[in-house]
Amino acid sequence: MEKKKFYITTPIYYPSGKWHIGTCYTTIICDALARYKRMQGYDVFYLTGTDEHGQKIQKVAASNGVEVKKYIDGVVDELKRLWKLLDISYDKFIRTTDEEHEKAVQKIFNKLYEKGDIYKSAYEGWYCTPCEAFWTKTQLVDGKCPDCGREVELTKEESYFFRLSKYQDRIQKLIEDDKEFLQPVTRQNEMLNNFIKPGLQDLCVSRTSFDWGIKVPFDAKHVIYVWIDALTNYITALGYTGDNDELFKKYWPADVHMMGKEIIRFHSIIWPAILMALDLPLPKKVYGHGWLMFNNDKMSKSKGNIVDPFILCERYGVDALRYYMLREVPFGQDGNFTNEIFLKLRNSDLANDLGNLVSRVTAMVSHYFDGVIPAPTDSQEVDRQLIDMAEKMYPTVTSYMDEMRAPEALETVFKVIQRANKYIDECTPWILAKTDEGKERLKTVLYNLCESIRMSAVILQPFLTQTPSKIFAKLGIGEDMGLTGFDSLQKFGAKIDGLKVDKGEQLFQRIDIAKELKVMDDILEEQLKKAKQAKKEEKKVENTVTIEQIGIEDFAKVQLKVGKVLECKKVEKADKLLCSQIDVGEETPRTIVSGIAKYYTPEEMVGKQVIVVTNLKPAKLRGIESQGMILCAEDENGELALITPSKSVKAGSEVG
Ligand code: ME8
Repeated sequence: MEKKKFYITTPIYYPSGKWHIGTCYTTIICDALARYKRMQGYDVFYLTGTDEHGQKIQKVAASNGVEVKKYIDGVVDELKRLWKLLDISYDKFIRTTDEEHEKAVQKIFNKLYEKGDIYKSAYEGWYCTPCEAFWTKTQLVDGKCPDCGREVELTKEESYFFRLSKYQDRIQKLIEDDKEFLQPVTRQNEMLNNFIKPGLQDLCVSRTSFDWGIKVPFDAKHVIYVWIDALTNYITALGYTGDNDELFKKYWPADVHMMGKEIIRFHSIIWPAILMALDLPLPKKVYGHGWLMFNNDKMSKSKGNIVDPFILCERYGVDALRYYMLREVPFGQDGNFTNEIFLKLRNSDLANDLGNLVSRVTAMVSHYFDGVIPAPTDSQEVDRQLIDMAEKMYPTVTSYMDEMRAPEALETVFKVIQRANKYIDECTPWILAKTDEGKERLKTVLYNLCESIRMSAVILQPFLTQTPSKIFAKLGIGEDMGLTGFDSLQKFGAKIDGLKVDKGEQLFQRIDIAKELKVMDDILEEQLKKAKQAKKEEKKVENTVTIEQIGIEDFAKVQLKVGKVLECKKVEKADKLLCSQIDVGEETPRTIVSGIAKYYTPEEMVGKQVIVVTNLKPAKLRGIESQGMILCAEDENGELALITPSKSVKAGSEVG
């Protein structure tokens, strides 16, 4: 019988080189799902890769003085090393600089152009180079990029556009009717209300302002810009439009596109529209997971708070990291990482619950039965409870994994492990061992324990990639015995009696948490120092490369006045924004919206004197008209401070 297929993808990664454990989240989740499905007998294709074009990467390579492809090659090697370290079992790693991909993207572009779904026009917008994003004026916050807060440039270019608006009704119907398509369900209303219902705009899909990209086949001064290049990787990787499209025929449509929540919009709106334009079937599921935060803050190299997966794996083992990711982050929601919880979880679940269980049981088999697993001799009520739990484990875990709920799946396995530990305390093997009759009963107890451990280890294989095989070795189970696959979980009672155990080393050494926390703090401090230094270097390059000098007449155009904050409140549904009423010496105070909510509370703002740009064109932010801009200073760590007069002056005083 032909195997059922399962095609799963991660997004393609930017070759930023700033890998942190948050970056690893998508690949680890997909890896666990891919491994689970493989063990269930599916024919799995797991795709990951890198998204290598665009102005940002071109600039980074230039500032490093390296030819861009060479620069990216180095970063991609490092990323592949990381995936290897984390045991990511991908079937293909696509690079958007692969020749087959580039050719296929050109063919796709041609197809869409010929169909009339791509047309030429002109684009004007505010461009943020670091984010590679265009913004409309009203989207800017204090005249800066709403995502990263950096300077934007007004850019007008001749561009090609994809007729996204044409697919508005079909996309809306897709999200409304196919409840399985976009997950978790909370994302459906978000997309419908924030993006689809307000009206889909045609999408700019080419650029002339830089050349690091795939050329528009019939207009070589344009490069194909980001989404048509990036999103199509999911089909070009399978050979779509290529000489050999066997994989495409076999695996498309994808079963799951997995990604972080910030790029769901592109995958649930733009991607299906491109596929509709190409007359191709749509992916079955687009899943947007939450972010992994560090100490409840977004991880960022410039903040120096990134947790280095290489260091974590080296010090504490790959399985400890995989376990944390899969167990601790509620799927679909944001999760938090702290060194302390990581170390505690490793000690409590992996070293204590699992590690101790295995070492206690193998030690007892060695001690009481010369290392040979005994056959059971009887069956009692207390055995039944453990056996029931062990037998229900696989169907329960499967139903969780069908919903991509790895934390609950792992919790189910660890409940069995904890129950087995309790079973030892209830059965008191050390007392049983004292009499002949007790020793007969002890055979059952130790058999049940070994079998519970085996069944748990079988299910743990997709999640932890190293520990299960160590457990099998300790129980004397070889790969060829038919005791490590999911089909061996139908019933409790596999033929493991007679196998010779090998106690060996502890699976996980317990960690002195206080000592390790200190080590990790030192590592973070070192990273922060490096991040500061790197930011300084970056600023130096920026200053020399992009900041042009202006004359006094340019400066004179800016009207700056002292203002006094009379009232201030948070802007609803905008984490970064505060809305202030500011007296700048005019008849009525001005309403000014600023992206400073992370640094100042409304209460702190009231009464403060600030410097206001008063002749800035009003701009609408979240529906509020902002009539000016407050001046702030930002250091290289992203810390922000208001500029205030050194002593109190009258509101409305000119600054200059
Ligand atoms: O977005 N927590 O690439 P990318 C959880 N090239 N997930 C995180 C994370 C965190 N702290 N930080 C990053 C891109 N990720 C585009 C995709 S697809 C056609 C183009 C996740 O390198 C992020 O959400 O910025 C995404 O799923 C993946 O890492 C790659 O992000």
